[in-house]
Parts: sequence; C-alpha cells; structure tokens
Amino acid sequence: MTSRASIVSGVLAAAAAIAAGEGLAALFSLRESPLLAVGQTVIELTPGPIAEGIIGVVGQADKPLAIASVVVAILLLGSLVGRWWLPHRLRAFLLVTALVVLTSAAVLSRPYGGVAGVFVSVAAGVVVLGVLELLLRERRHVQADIARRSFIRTAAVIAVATVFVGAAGEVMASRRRRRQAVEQVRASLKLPSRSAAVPAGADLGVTGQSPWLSTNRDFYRIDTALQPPLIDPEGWTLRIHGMVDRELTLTYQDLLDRGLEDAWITICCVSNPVGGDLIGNTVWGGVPIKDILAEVGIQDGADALLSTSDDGWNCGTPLEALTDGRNALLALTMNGEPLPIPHGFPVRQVVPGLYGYVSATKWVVDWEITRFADFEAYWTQRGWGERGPIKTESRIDVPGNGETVDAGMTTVAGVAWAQQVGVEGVEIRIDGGQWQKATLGKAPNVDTWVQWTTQWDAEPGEHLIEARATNADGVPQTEEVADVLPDGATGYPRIGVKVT
Ligand SMILES: Nc1nc2c(c(=O)[nH]1)N[C@H]1C(S)=C(S)[C@@H](COP(=O)(O)O)O[C@H]1N2
Ligand SMILES: [Mo]
Repeated sequence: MTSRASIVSGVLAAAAAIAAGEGLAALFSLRESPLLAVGQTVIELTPGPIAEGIIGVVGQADKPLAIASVVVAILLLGSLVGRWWLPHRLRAFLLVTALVVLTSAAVLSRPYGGVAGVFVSVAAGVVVLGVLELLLRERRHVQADIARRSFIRTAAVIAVATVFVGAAGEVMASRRRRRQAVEQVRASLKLPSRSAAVPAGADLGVTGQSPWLSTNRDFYRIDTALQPPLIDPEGWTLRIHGMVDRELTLTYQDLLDRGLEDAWITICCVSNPVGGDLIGNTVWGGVPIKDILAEVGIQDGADALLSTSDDGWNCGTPLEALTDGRNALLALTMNGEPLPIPHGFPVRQVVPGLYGYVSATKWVVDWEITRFADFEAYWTQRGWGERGPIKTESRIDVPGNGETVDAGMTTVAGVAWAQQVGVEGVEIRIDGGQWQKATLGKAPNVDTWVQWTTQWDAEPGEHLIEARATNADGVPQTEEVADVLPDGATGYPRIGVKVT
C-alpha cells in the first residue's frame, strides 16, 4: 500500500505542478507556459530525420504529440519522485530541482522567456514538494485505516484542485490567444488616417492640468464587462430593426464605404462625482447616426433607439438626440486609431450631450427602433434616469485638493463642460467671496470641454476655492448639490488649500 500510495502521490504531485504552471502562466499572461516551452524545446532538439519520420506518421498531430509526451514524461518522473520521497528524500529533492532547472533553461532559451517563466517553473517545483509532503506525511500513522482515509481525502481534494486550476489556466490562455488575434487584426487595419492635432489655443499648457486631449491610454473606462468582448471586424454586423421601414444589416466595410467623419466630443460618465475624472475628450471618427436612421426610415411613434452590445449590455437613447443634427456617431476610430478593444472595438456609439450610460454603447451589434414606454435598459432597470443629458459642470485641477502652496500669485486651473451648448465663462471664488473670471482656452465646438486658468494672490492660511461654469445660454451651473444617482451630480467643485 505504501509504495502504491507513494506512486499515486508522485503522479498527482506532477499533475498538480503542470496545472499550477499552466494556471500561473495564464495569470501572468506569459506568451508561453513552461510546459509549452519544454514541448517546443523538445521539438527543436529532436534530430531532423527523426522529426520527419514522426511527422510522416502522425502528420499535423506532431505538436500535440510533443506536449503529450512531455506530460507523460513528467508524470513518470513524478512517480519516481513519489517512490523516493519517504526512503530517499534527498534524491527526490534533487530530481525535482534538476527538472526545475531544465524547465527554466527551456523557458529562457525561448524568445519570450523571462524571469516570470522561471518563477512559474520554480513554483511548479514547489507544488510537487508541497503535494508530496501533504499526502505522505501521515503515512507513518500508527492506524493504517485512518492514514488511508485521510490520504484518499487529501488526494481527492488535490485532484479536484488540479483539474480546476488546469482548466482555468487553459480558458485564460485561449482567451489571451483570441485577444492577441483581434489585437493583430486591429493593428493591421488601414482606416482613413485622421489628424488628431489639438486645435490651437485649446490646451493652455498649465502644469498639473489634465491635457485637453485625453490619450487613448489615459481615457477613462467604464463598463460592466469583466473582460471586453473580442470581435473580429470581418465578422461584425449591426442589425437594425424594429419600427423601421426597411431593416438593414451593416458590416464594418459598409461603414467604411460610407466614409468616416471626425468630431471632437467630450464624453462623460453619469457616475462622475463633482471633481471626478470619469470624463475624457478626444476626436472620434465614424458614420453619422442620423444618416443611417434616415436610410432605414423611422416609423411614427418611435422615440427610442435601444442599442445592444455584443455582451448583452444595452441602453435606450432618445431618437431626438440622434436626429437633431448633432454629431452623434457610430464610431470606428478614437484619436485617429481603430477603437481600442476596451473602448468598443470595432464599433461603438458616441452621442454629444448625453451621459455614456444612455448613449455610448461599446461593441454595439444590435439596434432596435422602439418606444421608451416599451422597454427598460440595463441601468434604467437599476434606478438610473431614463434620459441622461450631461449637466453643466466644472472641475478644479490645479492646485490639488489639500495641497500646500506658497503665498503670492498662484495658478488656479481646471476644465468645464456644457456639451451641446458650450461654455461661455468660468469663475472662481475664494472663501465664499466675490466671483472672479478665469481665462478660457479655445474649443473647436460646443461638445468639448474647455480648459480655464486664472491667477490668485494667495494669502497665508487655509482657503476654500470654488468654481462655477456658465453655459453659452448664460445659465450658470447649479450650486445645488446632487448625488450621481439618478442622473448626474451637481454642485460647485470645491478644494481646500493651505497657503504658507
Ligand atoms: N457595452 C457597453 N457599453 C457601454 C457601457 C457598458 O457597460 N457596456 N458603459 C457605458 C458607460 S456607463 C459609459 S460612461 C461609457 C464609457 O465609455 P469609455 O469606457 O470608452 O470611456 O460607455 C458606455 N458604453
Ligand atoms: Mo457611465
């Protein structure tokens, strides 16, 4: 029994090590797990004539065969380690160490190999030792049946964990490969190149101020997707149906054929608190939504576009906002590049003046023209407002809240937005005093934020700075404090500073 248990333990330990290696490799996003690196090395070290002979017999299955051989070899070596564990602990330990060293060497010989791969190999070796210790430490128990029962229980737990970790690793790795494939397609797309030059005078260049143009990398990201959908534009379609005269299904190429228009638009999340950074500004390239809606013909009585993402998320957008002439886009590009995958690749919506949760569907695949009375969308079901026009707001970026500044002339700067109307002015006040006007940067249209800056003669002490924007209709942002729920936060942005 003891020797059988030792062999079983060794095989199980080896299997657990393989699973741990696959799981950790996926977790660390390694291009290749140690197992694959070893398999690949075996293929490369196999003498040519032998390799050809094998390929002659098994054909395309040569690579899976190499991996399978490596797995079988590891399990066999594991059984040996298991057998040695009790009588020759040092020998068992040296064999495991030798295998870890060989695996690490294989990992490092590969083009993508690195420290992380070596770490995973070592961790796999540790798993072997740990599992053997767990399983075989009770072998010396005086009562054989107790030892046996506890052995079986532990072995079962380890077997289940092995299968689970191994499977999770495989799932993650296969998703990673898909992501790489879609990233490659995205990188190879040749979309009409878009100039992303910041309009003159828009960026005031104040140190510490968030740039007028948000880079794709820094653009805020909000969605319910644990992992973004991975969609090949080749297979992407948008089905348009519901209260339309003619149903239509559009492909990616159909959109490219229609020609892309550019629009600078600042989009904003309804969950952005006053002073928050869930807002970004960039140039989007896409097909005007109004043109597509005109093509399908909207029937009387319809007032909503219910758009659905590949991952099932949906939102309802007032048709009025999509047909009143504003720059609502079915967007393919973001700052001149194909949309980044987390921002909706291959196609998303961007609607100026509406919060993202009612308008900015990423990975969009379905449009139903319908009535607000006939549906509830993802966020409206959860208590958020049905309509989500963006509220006029401002934000103070410089100085930072709680910062200590030197007495004397101090720069105060920030951003303000009032999409669809435009910002006419921004003022600040210190400790509830007189409002004083700030200087505004230029804006290419009414849909982007503006930067503002002003000088303040700071006197020693603690001070409260507030700001307020006034839109181009002369309406100032409200002082009334509202929470983000149900349809967007309001109130003056406020920061405290200490002047010394
Ligand atoms: N498919 C999908 N699209 C979505 C969402 C989502 O959860 N799923 N969130 C929306 C919300 S709430 C916002 S604010 C914007 C954010 O877009 P961004 O991540 O590109 O900044 O996307 C919108 N589009
Ligand atoms: Mo949002």
